[in-house]
Amino acid sequence: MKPTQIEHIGIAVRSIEDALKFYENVLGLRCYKTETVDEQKVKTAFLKIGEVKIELLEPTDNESPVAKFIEKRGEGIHHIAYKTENIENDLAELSVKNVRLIDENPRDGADNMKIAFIHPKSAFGVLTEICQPKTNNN
Ligand code: CMX
Repeated sequence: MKPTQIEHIGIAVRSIEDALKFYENVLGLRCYKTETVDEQKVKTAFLKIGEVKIELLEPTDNESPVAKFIEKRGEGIHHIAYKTENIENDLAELSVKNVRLIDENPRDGADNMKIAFIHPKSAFGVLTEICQPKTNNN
């Protein structure tokens, strides 16, 4: 694998509306997009600092992985996402290295990305995402 940068940091919050009061009014960042990912049962809000995004994640359903995370561990850092240039190759390489994958194949994520998650038990306690921007062709 050759990740090129940290693409975003995912932060689990109970309410995006409340969290944005901190991120925008206190930290001075700007939310440029909100998007609901039905498959993941989350609403997301994106802010950018330099090349790195902050992704706020609010559960839309009690069965959402983010709802379970907040229930168990409280609000806070949920995952770190690494940008990569060939997610299919990376997943094949991770499988060969016996890394525990949550997603064997890339799927659609928020903000026009193909994404896949590595299980936190295989990544020293950090839910780890790899992601690749979609082109117009895929
Ligand atoms: N970071 C670190 N550890 C985590 C974690 C997280 N985000 N989520 C769960 N864990 C830990 C739990 O604390 C638990 O550890 P212990 O066994 O030591 O108690 C272990 O992983 C298993 O957790 P669980 O509560 O039993 O939950 P599940 O196994 O049902 O699910 C996970 C955990 C990571 C597989 C699941 O949350 C998942 O598939 N996540 C990927 C999808 C996702 O998070 N989507 C939301 C964001 C989508 C987006 O950005 O678009």
